[in-house]
Parts: sequence; C-alpha cells; structure tokens
Amino acid sequence: MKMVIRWFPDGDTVTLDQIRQIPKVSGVATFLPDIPAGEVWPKERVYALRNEIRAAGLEMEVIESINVHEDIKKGLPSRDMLIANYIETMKNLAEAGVKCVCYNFMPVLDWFRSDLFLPLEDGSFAMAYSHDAAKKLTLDNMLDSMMRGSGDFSLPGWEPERFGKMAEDIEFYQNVSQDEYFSNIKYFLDAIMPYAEELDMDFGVHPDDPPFPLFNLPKVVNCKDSIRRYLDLNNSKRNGLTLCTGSLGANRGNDVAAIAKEFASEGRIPFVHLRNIKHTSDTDFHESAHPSDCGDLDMYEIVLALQSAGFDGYIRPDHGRKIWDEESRPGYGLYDRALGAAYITGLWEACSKQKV
Ligand code: DNO
Repeated sequence: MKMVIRWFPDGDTVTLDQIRQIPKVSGVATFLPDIPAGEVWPKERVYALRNEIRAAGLEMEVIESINVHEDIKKGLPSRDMLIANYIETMKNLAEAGVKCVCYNFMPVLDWFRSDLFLPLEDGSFAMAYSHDAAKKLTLDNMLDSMMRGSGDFSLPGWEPERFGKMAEDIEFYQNVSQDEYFSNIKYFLDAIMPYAEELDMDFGVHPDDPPFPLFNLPKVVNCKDSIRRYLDLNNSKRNGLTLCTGSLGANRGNDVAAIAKEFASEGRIPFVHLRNIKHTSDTDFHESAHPSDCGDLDMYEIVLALQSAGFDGYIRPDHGRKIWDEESRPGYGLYDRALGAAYITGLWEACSKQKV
C-alpha cells in the first residue's frame, strides 16, 4: 500500500513540504486544474508538475481526476475526438510515471454537500448532506451554495467553466435511460482500456457522491450491484473502482467492508479514499474524523478486508474536518487529513502484524 494526499497545484494552502513530513506518505494525488475537460494535458505541463512534486521528495503516481467531457457522457458524435484527447493525456501521464487515475462518470454534477462547514459539538466543522435540503434546491441555488460555502477556494469538480451548460445538460439527461447511459460508459471504457493495458495504468471510477439521485440524473456507481455492472462493462483489470468509503457508506444498505473484500480480491480496486461519516437519518450525514468510533463506518474492518484481499494500491485519507482554526479548501486542509493519515498507518500496521 502506498499512501498519498490530495494536493491542488493552484494555490493549495497545504504545501508539498508539509505533506512530505506526514509519516508514511509517499506522494500526492493531483491534476492540472486549469485544463478544461476534453483537452489534452500538454506533456511539458505534466512534466513540470511531476518535477515540482519530485523536487519536494514526493511521487506523482496518482492523478485525480482526468475529467470526462460531458459530450462523452452524453454519447454525442464529438465523443470520438474527445476520447482521442483523453488517450493522448493518458499517454503523456504514463510517460511521466503516472500509474493510477481516479475519475468519475457522474452526469453534470461531481460531488455535492448541502453544508460545507457544519459546526460539530467539539468545535470542529465538517461537510454535511441533507437530502431534503438538496432536493429543494434549484440548480442556481446549488451552485450559489457551493460557491459561497467555499469562499475564495476553488472546488474540485465545480470548475466554473462547467456552470454555463449545466441546466441544458440536466434537461438533456431527462430523456436518457439508465441503460443508454451505461452504453455510453461502455463506449468510453472500450476505447480507453486497451491503452490503459498498454500503459500499465489503473483506472478507478469514483462512486456517486452522495449515492442518491439529484435532478433525476442517471445514477452510476452507488452500491455493490452497480459496481459489478460498471466493472463488467469492460473486463480489463485496469477497469477498476476507487473505493470511496464515505460515498458508498452514505447509503446505509452498503456493507463497505464486504464491497472492499469482494472487489479487492479480484484486483479491481487500485485506489481507496478513506473517510468516515456519521448518519443523522437514512439519507443524511455529516463527515467525521477518521477513526471508527467517530462515525458509523468500521474503518478497522474495511482496512482488514482490503489487506486480507491482497490490496496493494494507493490509499488517501479523504476529506478532513476543519480543525484548529485552519483556513483551507473545504475538506482539504492539512491538520485533520494528517491525523487521518496517521490513523490509517496505525490501522494498516496493526492489521498486518496481526495476520502473521
Ligand atoms: C471530492 C472528490 C471528488 C473526486 C472525483 C473523481 O472531494 O472525492 O471530486 O475527486 O469525483 O473524479
């Protein structure tokens, strides 16, 4: 297992030097935020980013994300050209040493929270989700709440260049069936997987976050059956899952440890996002500190399941709370993620020694 921390090259409040000092962290999960979905990531930019990261003593083996252009998701004729660009980007990244790509195929919206800084009892702040509140939002209210909530920080997956077309895109999907949507996914996977094989590059699709439908959009990956369906679309081992424990765990019907065990033992989990959540109803939750006792997910069971299934991919501590008055992008400060990393290291060591 290799531990990485997500790092934003566009003015992250967390520096590479700080990340380097977190025990057992070998690299970052990163991306080129200014390149719009559908465009090729130029080789010089990829190398420059990698060299900056290497100069700080860290690796750039994980990219999160190469976003998939909406026309590919919609299955429009322009998809062939956009997929060709995606493959060019894959080649440029592989040449620079990238081994794993986290991406998603969620239509229109990436992740969403109804509150980015919910005050918790202990004085910390965490991201939270209320399904009723979310269902009442118009698209404009939603954009407004995410943008206002994040202050001056850009949010991954909420790149302003997407906003203009979102309403039209939501409308478009009202007539797209779940089956049609999956055939568009298959078209994409069948095109890129031969290159993923050739380039030794693992792909981990990120689950829907939250795992409940909004604006009547097609759902992608939110439970064991949909993960199976997604992975069966293309049988390459490179077609894998990013096991995001918080996203899958938000659906109370999901046994995250069992999902981890099943898909890791098939070698289909290249990347894990470990975080905990506390349910406040069947659909609502707030994010919590990483340890099992702080939320509803048994992190020990999940780590044990991964280990006993022979998982040897990348793990990153996912969203942290805002603690110790840190000012940062919601979910992505230094302190709570560093605590999360230390906790994961402890769990990993305990599980591995116990097995002997
Ligand atoms: C949110 C992240 C997601 C994730 C993408 C992957 O904090 O987990 O934005 O990076 O869905 O494409």
